[in-house]
Amino acid sequence: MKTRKLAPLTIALPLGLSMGLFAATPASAAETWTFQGNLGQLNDSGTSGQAWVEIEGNTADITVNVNGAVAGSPHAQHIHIGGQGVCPTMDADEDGDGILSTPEGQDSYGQVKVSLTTEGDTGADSALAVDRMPSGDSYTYERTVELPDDVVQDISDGNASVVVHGIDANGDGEYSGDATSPLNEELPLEATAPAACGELQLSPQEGMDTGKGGMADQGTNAGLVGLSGALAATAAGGFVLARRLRHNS
Ligand SMILES: [Cu+2]
Repeated sequence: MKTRKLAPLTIALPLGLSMGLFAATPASAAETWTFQGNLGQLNDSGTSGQAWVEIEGNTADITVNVNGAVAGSPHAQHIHIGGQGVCPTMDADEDGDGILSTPEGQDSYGQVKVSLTTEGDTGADSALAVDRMPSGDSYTYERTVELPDDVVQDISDGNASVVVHGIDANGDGEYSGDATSPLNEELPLEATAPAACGELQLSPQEGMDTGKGGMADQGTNAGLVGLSGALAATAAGGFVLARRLRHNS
């Protein structure tokens, strides 16, 4: 039997990839880079979903699939940037009231940089524009928006998370309760508390269904666990597999 020696390069490349040495910079060439996040529940909301952000230059095609959200109520949703670039755990409930508020999560996911509204402005000023946010227990949000350079860079650097807000902690089917939102005292705390969060990460294009119709990966982390392996395995091919032209068929 023959044993094959691995060339050092074959080992170095996957290592470099997994250590993030090959940073993605979609801002330059007219290529599309897809970032994906699996939205996991916060505040025991039962809300989950997936988000895709396809960036070409400064243009982003954004898709957010949400399930298990509070029915009949609007859901503020944003791209948060900064903090530690991660989704919080319930340990971040600093005041110990049992509900992780949006500010309590900011050390983890940072501030609102893009408001995922259905129409009009998408800046931070529209963070609580609930009349322009999607609503319902299950929805698919799709919109093409222009992102500022710094936001494109932060998403590329892995500092961005998609956060969906609005919970029903007391189980009465609506946003209610005596506790008021730290963001707007005219709103109940339930209306603005985060329901689900997903960290955006560069997605490989081969072998992953980003067709938005496929829900096979929903609610699992299998896709992301497979991602690092797939990246390492394809390292010798560089980022060819992580790039694709939009809508290539
Ligand atoms: Cu938010």
